[in-house]
Amino acid sequence: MTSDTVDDTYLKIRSMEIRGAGRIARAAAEALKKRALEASASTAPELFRELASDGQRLKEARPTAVSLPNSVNFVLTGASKGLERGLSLGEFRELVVRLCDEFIERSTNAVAVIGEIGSRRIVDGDIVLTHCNSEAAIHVLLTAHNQNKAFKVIVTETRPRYQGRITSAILAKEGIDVTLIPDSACRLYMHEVDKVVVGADAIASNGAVVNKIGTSTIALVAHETRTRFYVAAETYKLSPKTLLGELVEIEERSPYEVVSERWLKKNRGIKVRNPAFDVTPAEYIDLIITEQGVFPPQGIVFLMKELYPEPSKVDWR
Ligand code: RI2
Repeated sequence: MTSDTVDDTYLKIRSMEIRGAGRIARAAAEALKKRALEASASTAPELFRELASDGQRLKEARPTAVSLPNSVNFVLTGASKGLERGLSLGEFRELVVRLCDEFIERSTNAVAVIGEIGSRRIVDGDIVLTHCNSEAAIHVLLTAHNQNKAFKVIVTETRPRYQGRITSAILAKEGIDVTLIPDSACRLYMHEVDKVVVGADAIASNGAVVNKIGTSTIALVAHETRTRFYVAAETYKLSPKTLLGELVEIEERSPYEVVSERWLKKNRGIKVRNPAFDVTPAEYIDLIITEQGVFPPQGIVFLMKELYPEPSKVDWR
């Protein structure tokens, strides 16, 4: 885990040196903890103001993964309650450190529990397809592998940043039979696939899942062949603002992740788009696997209402 400053963490999340919805959330909590320990503020309210401004900056590092604002909000909401209780600077600092540690611990445990719950869906002989590089989805596969289940995995490359290579290397290192395919080959292979398992960056109240670009195409193809489509996601990937009808912003990244600057200069007049995520509607998803159990996507709204009884009070910006 990083012990970077808020600025370093902001830059690393933005450049995707730190990436993955769960990892960026934990990195933000880690950066807030470091700030709380090292800040020179002389009163608790002063420290809170510094943390609130740092939290705001961290939230702006990437716009789609709701895990990032949810992590910052978890710490700041707890901290503001401490402030209301009139804690001394020392007590307030300790509280913030505890909250950051608590988020990181909960997040790590959630991934492990999802691995356990999700692994029950994998059986001997399965061919499982996964996309991008999701810690939660990988934990499902690694846990099933540790239970000695014999299955194969197909991993899509996940252009333009090729996170599929990271996933296939992790799985192969553990001795899982892995095949890496181009994203565009997913329909050709889907008839062989028994289950798709992917992660999520954000989940909307209507059960739609925002995940790495290409996920919705895979879901569409899986739907065609009646292949089960599972999403493995911690509950801090649920987007409270969608309970109020707000949309999840889709990050658009640099065109130079798709083509080189040189190529684009030589081929002027071409527009290059690079959306990082897409939206898979609920009807293409069979199950959302969380650390609180499994939910059909249409039922996720009930869990969201339980976790966010007053969504209008959540500061998601
Ligand atoms: P975990 C990643 O986003 C991928 O879209 C992945 O499916 C999702 O976050 C969830 O990842 P990016 O940071 O939290 O690569 O399950 O853009 O690791």
